[in-house]
Amino acid sequence: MDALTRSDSPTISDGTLRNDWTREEIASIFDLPITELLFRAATIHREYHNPDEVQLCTLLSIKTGGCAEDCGYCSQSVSANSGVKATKLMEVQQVLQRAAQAKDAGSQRFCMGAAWRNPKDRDMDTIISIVEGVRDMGMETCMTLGMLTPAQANRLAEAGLDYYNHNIDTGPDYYDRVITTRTLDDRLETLDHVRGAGINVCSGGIVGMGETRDDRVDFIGTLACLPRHPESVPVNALVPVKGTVLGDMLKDTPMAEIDDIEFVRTVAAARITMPRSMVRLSAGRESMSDSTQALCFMAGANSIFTGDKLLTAPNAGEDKDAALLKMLRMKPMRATNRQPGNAHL
Ligand code: SAM
Ligand code: DTB
Ligand code: SF4
Repeated sequence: MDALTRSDSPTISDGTLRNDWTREEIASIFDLPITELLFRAATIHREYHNPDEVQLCTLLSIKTGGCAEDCGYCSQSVSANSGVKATKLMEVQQVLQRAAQAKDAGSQRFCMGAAWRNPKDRDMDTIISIVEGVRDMGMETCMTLGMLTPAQANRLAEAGLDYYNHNIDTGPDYYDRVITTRTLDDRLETLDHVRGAGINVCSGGIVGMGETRDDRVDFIGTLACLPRHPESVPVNALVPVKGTVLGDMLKDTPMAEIDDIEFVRTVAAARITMPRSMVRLSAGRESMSDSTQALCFMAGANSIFTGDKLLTAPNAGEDKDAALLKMLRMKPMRATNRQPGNAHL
């Protein structure tokens, strides 16, 4: 008998981490009265984290556009007609300068993204120097470069990379509607390589792409049932970009858009099922009200991207974020959240 059928109420933390969540359990978490859902998520949040703190992260696109994958949400795919110009991989010094600026602006974590299906071996020396340089500044490092071989993951681990981001993006049933050039299994394989190398796993996805509630349940369930929970779970709200399949679809079918409360429910489900993970309120904050963001923090989100740009899309900006945190009396996280890889479970 599974945890849900044992009792009428969905799970509540008993201090252990579980990876045997059933679809029914997660569906009932999503479906709780909002007061109960937020209470449960907030209770679990404070058991594992300081609920007053938010980790501030900065994103930098170190190689933009021209990506061979066809992710339907992404401005950087060659299949999109978004007007994003393709660039070469940035020089090490340029990246380190941007990391230093981010640190001065109060960011604790520097996340670097490259629009690649996978990194080429000839790019790895530059990537490694970047990881070492940012790490030497005392910032937490995260990279997202597409699929990795075990050897590439090992090199990144040796350079001291803290986290590797590789999102599963959505639930298995909706996956093919979003991306056709790679499978969910391809994604999971890279996550295995990252895990095997001892790098902390960062994996999440996007909501508001026209998927159903069931797809969102399966998206959270896929992550929460991994043998080890990702240490970091970014939850993005689709930023609809003109010229992308999903951005245009949403403009034509506003019905597909989800309401803010459904987004909050997704954050809460991530927090309840993956108590120890950082849950990152990621893309899409620019169009979210202060109150929705406050609800996300109540629901257990404990990290945001600051600065006026994500990778290619606009973001709230430091001044707005500082004002938001001040209004909410929330504090930027000070101690880095460097967890030794594979420390989980
Ligand atoms: N190429 C790498 C990859 O896909 O793993 C790294 C870069 S990619 C831009 C990182 C993540 O950003 C994607 O997996 C996706 O979840 C998110 N993302 C991209 N475009 C987005 C958009 N328009 N709205 C919300 N999230 C987006
Ligand atoms: C993630 O899940 N969200 C961030 C980070 N991981 C790399 C990226 C969001 C990108 C938003 C769209 C853009 O800027 O192009
Ligand atoms: Fe390429 Fe990543 Fe964009 Fe997909 S999300 S098109 S893999 S840059």
